[in-house]
Amino acid sequence: MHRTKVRIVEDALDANNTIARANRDDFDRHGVTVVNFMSAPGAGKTTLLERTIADLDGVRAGVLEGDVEGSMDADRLSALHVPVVQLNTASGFGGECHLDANMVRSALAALPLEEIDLLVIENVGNLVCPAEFRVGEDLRVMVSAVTEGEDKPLKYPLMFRACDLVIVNKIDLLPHLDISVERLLANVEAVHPGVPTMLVSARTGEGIDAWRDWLVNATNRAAAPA
Ligand SMILES: Nc1nc2c(ncn2[C@@H]2O[C@H](COP(=O)(O)OP(=O)(O)OP(=O)(O)O)[C@@H](O)[C@H]2O)c(=O)[nH]1
Ligand SMILES: [Mg+2]
Repeated sequence: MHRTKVRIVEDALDANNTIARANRDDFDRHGVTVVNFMSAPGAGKTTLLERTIADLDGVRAGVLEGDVEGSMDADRLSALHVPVVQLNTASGFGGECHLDANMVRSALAALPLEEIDLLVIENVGNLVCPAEFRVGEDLRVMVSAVTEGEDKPLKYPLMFRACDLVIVNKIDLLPHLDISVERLLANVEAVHPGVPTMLVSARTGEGIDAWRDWLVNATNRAAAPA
């Protein structure tokens, strides 16, 4: 019984990876770098995009917004006049707590891939499931807000391990918290040795230039001839 369950999960992940590869082929054909942007609900993903996405040093960016319901985040980003497509998992996808490759594939026709160099996929806010489903991305970034506590890397290691960059956000709130950033960073290092980290505040703008540079460099590196 237990073995059957494991088998089904493995089959589902295999199927997801096959569709993720097809997405990746489409992104590659259009020369689009894709970042899968993940975090717990409310860590600051949309705010970090609001701060950067319309001002990327010539890199033309678009956003695929994943939410269970609603278009609040997509509306916020549309105000910046970048192409934004909303994907609701409650509409035909069972209200899933993550995006998968098939959902992203269903949105491809609505995305102006020929007009952008970078696509940021803001995943559904969740610290567990999004890390298990590749969607055809080149890179994965997660945000960990200091308000979540310093133990999260130890409790949700898969998410921290799956990422190419960990952004520690809301550092403006540190004076009001008893969290130790040093311990948080040590816990990140313990579960994912060597992963780059960035300390930022989407509220004050501290560290935002480094985040913007990371997005620009990631796009340009992917576009450079091998
Ligand atoms: N103090 C402070 N608040 C922040 C910062 N970044 C985001 N916030 C606030 O945190 C709340 C959630 O931010 P969002 O950007 O919507 O977070 P999100 O990760 O996109 O949320 P979901 O898409 O719902 O998962 C908002 O009220 C933001 O204004 C920050 O650096 N400092
Ligand atoms: Mg958001």
